[in-house]
Amino acid sequence: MMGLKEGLKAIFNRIKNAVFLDKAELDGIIKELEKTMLASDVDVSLVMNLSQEIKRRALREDLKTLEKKELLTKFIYDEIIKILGEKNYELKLEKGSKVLLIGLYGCGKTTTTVKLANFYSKQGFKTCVVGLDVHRPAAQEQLEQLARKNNIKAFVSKESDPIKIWKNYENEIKKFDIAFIDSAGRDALDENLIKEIKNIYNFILPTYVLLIIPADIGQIAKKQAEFFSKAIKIDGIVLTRMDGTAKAGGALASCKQANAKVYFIGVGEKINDIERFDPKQYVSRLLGLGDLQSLLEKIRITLGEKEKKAIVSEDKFTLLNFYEQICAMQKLGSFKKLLDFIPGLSNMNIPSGLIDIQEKKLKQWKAAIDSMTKLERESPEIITGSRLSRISKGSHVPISEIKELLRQYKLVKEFSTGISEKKISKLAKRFGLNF
Ligand SMILES: Nc1nc2c(ncn2[C@@H]2O[C@H](COP(=O)(O)OP(=O)(O)OP(=O)(O)O)[C@@H](O)[C@H]2O)c(=O)[nH]1
Ligand SMILES: [Mg+2]
Repeated sequence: MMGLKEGLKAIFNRIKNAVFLDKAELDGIIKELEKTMLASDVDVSLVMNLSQEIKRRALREDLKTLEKKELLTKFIYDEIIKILGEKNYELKLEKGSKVLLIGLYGCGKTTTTVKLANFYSKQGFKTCVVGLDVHRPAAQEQLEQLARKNNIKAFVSKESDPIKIWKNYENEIKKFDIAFIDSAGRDALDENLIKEIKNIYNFILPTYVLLIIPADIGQIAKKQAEFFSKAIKIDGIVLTRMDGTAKAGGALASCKQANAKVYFIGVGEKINDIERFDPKQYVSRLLGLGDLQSLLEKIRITLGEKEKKAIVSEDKFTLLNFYEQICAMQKLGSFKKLLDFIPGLSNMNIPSGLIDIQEKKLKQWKAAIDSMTKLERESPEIITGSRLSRISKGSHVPISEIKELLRQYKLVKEFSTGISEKKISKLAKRFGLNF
């Protein structure tokens, strides 16, 4: 199934390669755009509006082809943003804030609770999570484990009354800046669920209530948002599973139609796979224009200072830099995903070996690097013959593996000498200007 991203990429290639941008070609391009948006489950009337609007703006005869191309790109970008949500909303959290997460079964409440606690803890808040899902067996353990794995304090209990759980922990929770509260789901929006959420709401009085919706339900998101809003005051939405669905466009568009604010999107199963939703950034990334700001924010929240240096260093690129860079990249999620953020690199073919280097390999590489002399680390080219066997003996790492390390190092060095902030912004400017 073709997602929004692939579809739009094809359209932009077509625009780029068009020799003339006459009415027939324009019609063809717009047809393709309609098809792509519909395939992403965007509401038909929205799609029709979009194409009419683009036609109206683009059918200007007084322009040269090149100008037309740039303008058409801009119009498509503008109109898609209008559909997917123009504004970018931010939770205003401070000491004492409480965020309640609600939603149907399996929508990603528990995962998102911990992701958000982790996100805001990286921003300097002291965060905790509270488990109020008293229905699903093992719900409390799941939350506790996930939180523990990421060094976040979890308040969980075997108690069967969510209000009691809250009461028991209330004084302890107050010691934290922000509490993220997991709640129980249901199959459908039934009365019991609403009653329970209302009880919790009235007792806790959360600063924000976030409705969690999986993006793979596409435009049904609107109905879900409206149903929930009728029963309880919803402050905003987190759309999860934006990574694995072709319906992300429809889900976003329908939240916009329902006037629901999308604060965050979930883009994978890992703890750092969550992003603030900013339509402009999101769409420019969709369109392959990269997204400098998100990248930098992601680097900032995911990495400590030392690792950040490794990733943005413009110094001589040594084996140690390489090793640190790989470790840092792994924290950020897969290399390829990261490249999506970098203007101009997202369409590039990356040597597949660079992606997902396993932990065991990394350990061996580290041991090999530790066995090298300073000179060897800084100028790995000199590592051949007797040096190779010495390092292998010293580190108990097979020669073949050391060679592999050197090969990968060379690849990355050639590919880019570190992904430097300067380099990224240079690229961004280039692409930004085109825009
Ligand atoms: N790919 C992907 N998977 C996600 C995302 N968010 C959550 N998941 C997965 O969705 C599944 C359900 O997530 P949970 O957090 O347990 O959902 P829940 O709403 O707490 O489920 P219940 O407590 O049973 O109602 C898990 O396997 C998660 O890893 C996301 O953004 N992307
Ligand atoms: Mg859960």
